[in-house]
Amino acid sequence: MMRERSAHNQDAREQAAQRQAEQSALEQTQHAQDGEARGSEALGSEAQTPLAQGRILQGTVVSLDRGYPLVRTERGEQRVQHSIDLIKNLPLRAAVGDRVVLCEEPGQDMPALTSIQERTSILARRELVESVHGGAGKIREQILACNFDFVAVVQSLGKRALDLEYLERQLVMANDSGVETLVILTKADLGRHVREDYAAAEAAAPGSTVLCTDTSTAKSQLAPLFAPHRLGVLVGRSGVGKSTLVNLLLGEERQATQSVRSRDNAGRHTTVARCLVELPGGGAVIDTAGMRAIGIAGDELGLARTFPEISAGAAQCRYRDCTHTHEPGCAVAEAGTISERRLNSYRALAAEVFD
Ligand SMILES: Nc1nc2c(ncn2[C@@H]2O[C@H](COP(=O)(O)OP(=O)(O)OP(=O)(O)O)[C@@H](O)[C@H]2O)c(=O)[nH]1
Ligand SMILES: [Mg+2]
Ligand SMILES: [Zn+2]
Repeated sequence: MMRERSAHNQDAREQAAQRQAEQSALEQTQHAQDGEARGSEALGSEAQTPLAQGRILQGTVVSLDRGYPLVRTERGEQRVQHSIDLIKNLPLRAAVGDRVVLCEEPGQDMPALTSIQERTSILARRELVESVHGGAGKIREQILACNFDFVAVVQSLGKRALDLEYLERQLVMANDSGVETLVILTKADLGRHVREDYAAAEAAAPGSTVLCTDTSTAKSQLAPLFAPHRLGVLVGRSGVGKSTLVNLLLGEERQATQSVRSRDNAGRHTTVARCLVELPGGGAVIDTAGMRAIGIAGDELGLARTFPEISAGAAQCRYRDCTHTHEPGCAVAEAGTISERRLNSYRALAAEVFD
């Protein structure tokens, strides 16, 4: 078991290194693009640039269809393929939210995606890819979305109390992206202990705004978040009401939502692919498929932002790499002010991040 775990960690480290390599490759592509842009400016004859001839287009990836990005450009949405050069030179594939450059070559049935702009934010999770030969699977990092301004973690209210540990797990993932995060509690109309749940969510999400909605209030509460050019991502378990929120913001039933009859059919995902949806107010939202399990990727940032009271106390611990479990001189454990539930939740998540 231990060996298996460290093999996974090795994989995860390789993935992290790869991500870094991708990012610097992205920066290089970006610089090359900047150079090109300056070059054409210097030429000063816009009519001669490929852009004006319609061979080069810029756009945003709105979804992925079996590896083919669907890109929104000024000409509408187009299915494109990664250019051979991009695939050859970089271990990089477009993700939803990516800003990309397309090139139309005569004789090609689809435009080629030739470069991806440097990402301003990334939402990623780790997933275990089962080995086809049996035995230990591989850990892979999956990029769910990029270039967003905030992430909303959605959980629904109901008969049962909130799953705070799952909320914190999702917040670690969301906070790791570095952007603003919020918690949306949906189905307030079905909640049996809305007040308590709200207070518990606030305590579990010290750095985030917590909103409590139902279908009658969601639009007016959420629309102000999606100001022009602001992009938000909705994440959360299947059935919590993410696509319902998107439809309310849109003012039309564009996203498929779980039908009343299939509501008892636990584990059925209504949304199957992530997609970016433009909203009437000028902002946009990325609707994602419910995730059964999320392995948290990334580094300490997500943990530190999700558990600020623990990271603040950690500075006083005797050992710099204190795990706050059994070490002597642990200021976090000795302080006695941090809730046992939070500390246990932190320990479980930290074991995954640091292992
Ligand atoms: N009572 C009540 N039901 C709601 C509310 N919001 C959503 N629902 C219902 O919850 C069910 C699930 O909603 P979806 O929007 O499909 O959930 P989802 O999060 O997009 O689910 P996946 O796409 O599977 O990840 C639907 O039947 C909605 O009608 C609400 O505020 N109150
Ligand atoms: Mg959905
Ligand atoms: Zn400690």
